[in-house]
Amino acid sequence: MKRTLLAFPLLAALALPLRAGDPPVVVDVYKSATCGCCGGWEAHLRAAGFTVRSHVVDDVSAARDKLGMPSTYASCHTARVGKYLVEGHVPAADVRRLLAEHPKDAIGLAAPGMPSGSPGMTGAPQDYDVLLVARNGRAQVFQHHPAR
Ligand SMILES: [Cu+2]
Repeated sequence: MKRTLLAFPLLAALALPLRAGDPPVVVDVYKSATCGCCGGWEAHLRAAGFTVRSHVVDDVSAARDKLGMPSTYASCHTARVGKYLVEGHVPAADVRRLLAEHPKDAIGLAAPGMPSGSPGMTGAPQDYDVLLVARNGRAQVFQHHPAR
């Protein structure tokens, strides 16, 4: 009995915000036609329970500008989830945490460049940071991902 009481809130917390019965969280991804690692990231999100809508664009930079992610943080693809933007190979768990915490005055998350071994990227894992990008264009570390 005691065990059950302890386990239940933990399970509930782990399941948020993608509980069964919730509408699926839609991620709109903007990428070029030739971007293989972008497809790898989309597959990573789908495996984590997100609904991915893929948009092939001629000019990813133009799409990024239009959405409002500063080019300083650019990666190979840019995405929108709810009111936030997600740039590059950001792990699904970080996107989920962003949605759970819903920080104010934030544009969203960015994993600048293309870190080797990040979700959708092949190669030996390297250290990288996922940044929380504020509306004023500044960023702080949202989650550090050490090479494993
Ligand atoms: Cu990439």
